[in-house]
Amino acid sequence: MNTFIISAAVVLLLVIFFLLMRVGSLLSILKGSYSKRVGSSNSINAAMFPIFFVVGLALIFWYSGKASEFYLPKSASEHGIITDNLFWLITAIIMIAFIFTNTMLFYFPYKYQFNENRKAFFYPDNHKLEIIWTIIPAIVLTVLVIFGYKTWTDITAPAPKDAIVLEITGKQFNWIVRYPGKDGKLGTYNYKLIDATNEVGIDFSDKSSFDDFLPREIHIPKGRPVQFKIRARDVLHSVFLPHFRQKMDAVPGMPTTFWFTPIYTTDEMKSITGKSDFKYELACTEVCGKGHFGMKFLLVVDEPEDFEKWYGTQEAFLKKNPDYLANVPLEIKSLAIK
Ligand SMILES: [Cu+2]
Repeated sequence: MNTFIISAAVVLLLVIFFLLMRVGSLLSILKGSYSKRVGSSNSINAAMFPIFFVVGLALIFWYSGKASEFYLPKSASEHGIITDNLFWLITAIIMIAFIFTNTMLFYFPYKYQFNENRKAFFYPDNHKLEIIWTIIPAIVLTVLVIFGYKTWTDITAPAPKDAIVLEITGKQFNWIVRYPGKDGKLGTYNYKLIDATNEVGIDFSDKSSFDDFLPREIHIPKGRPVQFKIRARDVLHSVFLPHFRQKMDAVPGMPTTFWFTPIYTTDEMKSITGKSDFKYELACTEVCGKGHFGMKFLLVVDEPEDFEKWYGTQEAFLKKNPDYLANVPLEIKSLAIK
């Protein structure tokens, strides 16, 4: 409602302003001064440029501040801090360039507004200026590219040996997460084995699969590297963990991966954000079909001892679905954990 009244007021003011200008030019016709080459609108239009710029810029800063409550809280992963630093550095450089060039853009029409006593100055080019505005951005961009490349290689470096590895499969329309059991090794998979229950095609002829489990929530311990092995069953999906500043596409037929180290538990994040119902979430950022909106998976960062407790209570897929051993060769079957 308030917004409506303010918008209506702005429109009305503009209409009044336009009518006043119109009356002004009609008056000048009556007074016979219309033959002059410059009307009163020349200086008004010129003055509007810097006014628009200053007011617009003030609104941008005001709104950015006001909307800050919707910004993501500080990064919950070590990698995210590096990404954030790079993001804010680039934002600062862009802001400086934006304010500098736009100050010129809006000030010059005011300064060089039409003046009957001034003749336009022919100024076709200036090599020195062109060299300056080519070299400075080239240096800045090179520094940013190098910094960005370093950040990228840091983030995508191979996961440490002690990382917890889990598999995330995207499908229309949900995520399926698989953990290795006590052996710490994910079993192999084969898309030909996919059916309504074995949704990710776990291959039970590999004994590492016997203790794999598929939980309804992701749990990871604070302070330990976690590696996600990502794949997709049908179309492109994208694993997005905004609070950890992580995003990686899930591509059919092309496994991808990323790893990170969480630094705040879910409970710690509750007090950081001041929201008692705070939850980390895994979302899909690839518009993958009509059920895309529903691809939300909860993620909990536990204290290491709580994680161990949770991990210990998870039941292997095979234990719930023992039938899957039926087609497995006898010598492997005999290895199955009861
Ligand atoms: Cu998706």
